[in-house]
Amino acid sequence: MERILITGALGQIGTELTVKLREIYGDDKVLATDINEPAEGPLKGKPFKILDVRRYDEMVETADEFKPDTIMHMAALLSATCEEKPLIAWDINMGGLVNALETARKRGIKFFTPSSIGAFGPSTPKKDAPQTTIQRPTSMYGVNKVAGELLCDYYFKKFGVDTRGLRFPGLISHVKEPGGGTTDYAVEIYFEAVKSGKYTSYIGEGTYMDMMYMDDAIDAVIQLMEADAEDLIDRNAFNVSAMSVEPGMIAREIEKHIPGFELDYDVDPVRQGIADSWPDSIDTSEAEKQWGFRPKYDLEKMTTEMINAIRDKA
Ligand code: AKB
Repeated sequence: MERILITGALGQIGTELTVKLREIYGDDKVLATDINEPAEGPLKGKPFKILDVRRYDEMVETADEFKPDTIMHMAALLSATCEEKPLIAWDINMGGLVNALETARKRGIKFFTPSSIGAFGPSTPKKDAPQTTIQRPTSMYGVNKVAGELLCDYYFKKFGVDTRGLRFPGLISHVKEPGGGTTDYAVEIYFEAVKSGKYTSYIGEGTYMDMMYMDDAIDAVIQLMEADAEDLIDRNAFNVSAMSVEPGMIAREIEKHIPGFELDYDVDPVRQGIADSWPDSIDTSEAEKQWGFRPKYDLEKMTTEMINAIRDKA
């Protein structure tokens, strides 16, 4: 990768991905784009362009001006928002993706976009969901993600676009809070723990979902994009995860840093329904074998990092 165009750069992943790519490749080699300008934060004052991914002509124009060799298409609505606004979700998630893929095809650009554990559904094996398995999701987000995985494979097989993707679990970060996801509780719990010593979870006790620390997620994107194409049997998209956890497990880890931390529950039926339709855990062995995926953070190490970083900001 030498010149990278990022869509959805102000989102939870996009923000940290842009910062890390700029550290490696240089500020002017990474163009951040989003639908709004950065009002604050690490992307303010650096190369940036407003781009609505639903506007194909503007996307091609941006690619023609910047001449990227890689597009990282991060712009998307997350699972809970997709359930609230299914048609807008289709428009942004699928319309934006096909525009980005067409731009990559027309200009010969390498392509990354994230998929999600949301691409699985109730008929997927609940434990250690394999790389290749049943994918019949019941949420709009899941429908978008499965269709997106297939579309990226189609662009690779039919047009030779070098498309690659990861099925992300919930991503935990202290830099930018997520919005509209089902796994967001696992970020909020840390911020609330430091602020008030208690948290009310909208996800019920004993509901397991996969999670990963953002640093590991960003490293995985870069590692996959730099992997030798000949080593990749799968492309869109690889299972990646670092832990399978439920709210009580995170609370017990937090308590080691914040004695007396209190967790209670007020379950949101929409987000709980989405969580129940996803696997409890996924199998990451193909990512390990094909391009060396190896996360560094387990729950204990991630919790220490999160609490220390949030305390430093307070
Ligand atoms: C969400 O909860 O919607 C996302 C995801 C797992 O894709 N964090």
